Amino acid sequence: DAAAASTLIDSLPAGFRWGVATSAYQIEGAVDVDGRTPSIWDTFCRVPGAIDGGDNGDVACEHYTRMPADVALIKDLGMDTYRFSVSWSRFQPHGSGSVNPAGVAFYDRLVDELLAQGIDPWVTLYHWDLPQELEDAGGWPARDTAYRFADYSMLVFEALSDRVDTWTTLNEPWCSAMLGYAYGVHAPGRTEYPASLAAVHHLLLGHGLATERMRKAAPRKVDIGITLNAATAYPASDARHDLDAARRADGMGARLYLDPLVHGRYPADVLADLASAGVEIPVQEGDLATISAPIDVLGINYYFSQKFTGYAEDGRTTDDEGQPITRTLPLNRPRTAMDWEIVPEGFTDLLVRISKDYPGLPMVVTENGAAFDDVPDENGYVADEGRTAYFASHLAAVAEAINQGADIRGYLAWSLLDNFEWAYGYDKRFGIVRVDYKTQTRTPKQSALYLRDLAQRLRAR
Ligand code: PNW
Repeated sequence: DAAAASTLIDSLPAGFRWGVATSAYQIEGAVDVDGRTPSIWDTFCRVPGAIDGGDNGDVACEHYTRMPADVALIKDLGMDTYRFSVSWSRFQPHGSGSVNPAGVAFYDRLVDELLAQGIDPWVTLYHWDLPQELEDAGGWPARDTAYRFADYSMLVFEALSDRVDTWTTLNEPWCSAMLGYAYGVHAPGRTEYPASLAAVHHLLLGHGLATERMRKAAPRKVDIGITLNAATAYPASDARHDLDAARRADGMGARLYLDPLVHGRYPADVLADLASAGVEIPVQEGDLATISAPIDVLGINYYFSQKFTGYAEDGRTTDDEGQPITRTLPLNRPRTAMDWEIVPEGFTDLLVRISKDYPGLPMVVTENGAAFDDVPDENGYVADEGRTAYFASHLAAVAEAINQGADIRGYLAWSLLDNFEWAYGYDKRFGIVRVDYKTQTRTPKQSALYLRDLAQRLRAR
């Protein structure tokens, strides 16, 4: 209601950013036109059984051709910031060497269109779509990929930094490394545990190399950062093995990234856990200084939190390989269509914790949102009460974190459009705008109108 909305808006700091996010492979389509080459996601989508419904990003939201109308939509929704990603395969089709002029031209037009509408463009350089050629050469477990990423980043920076102020190197390196190389549920679908830790390191190294080079080349003050997905890992009890399970989950999910980025060292407890599993991170001299190159903004993507126990159902604390049990238990909360529990206070706890353990680092929520089973009326309108309530409770959680001292500079909803939800295909809808995939008609949902109302209040104060 109006009272809650104005209380929320009043608690946000001056200059608070308000916007929406997307990523290239999830919306663009046009995968084989104008010189784009396949990325690991084009390949992975062809693996039988990899994606629900056999879906792929070939057409997606046809954003590549509908871009001007989509930008007008962002404007209509009152957003001041739009976070999008650049398709590496479109921009630099071979993953090294020269750029693709048609690819550069697309992102040129997108940035110009956004600026013409008064929307601040926020570029993510890598949202999971590695050129297939680089995967064939070893992918992220290969050190060379970090250097290819820095070269590519510089090409994008040279093309767009005259107009783009805010840059994110990587989106959620945990997902790239773990879902892609350890669990095999994301592209490239590999299940190689030691290689996945090499991928973590080379992703972070690529981030650091790109950050250093962009900083040096910056024509004026720009903000450079990285976006991590994170959560609060609650222990199921104060029992030793429950506390240790939560520590391990937080170590592998958050501190493995935050500590090298901010403090220039991997967390000792996580290194010890990895060593006892026979895994080593391939760190070379100087890498950690590069990885900890100063950043201006930390992007946080938040969806859910979990509770952890170190006990198996039969009470054992180690598995057959002698490795400690790390098992999630339900928090007994309502769930989204992803089966993710809705835990807004986990968001507050996360943001406050990061601001205490990594002080001096401004944060922006670069993604937050939820999938629900939308039911459109005959006009395509979705009264998405559940998603609207999710945004309201999570925005209140952000306001509470600010109230507790966290330095949070903005909030970007995931996502502008229903889109290709990776391994779940088009079945899972995160959009604040409905996409009818038969006609490509866009219809703002109730949640979009809610966020637009808040945008107007924010601008009016
Ligand atoms: C993020 N997890 O992915 C991505 O940045 C988006 O591209 C994606 O559409 C969105 O969240 C919704 O899934 C995640 O397993 C994927 O914890 C998986 C997890 C978290 C984030």
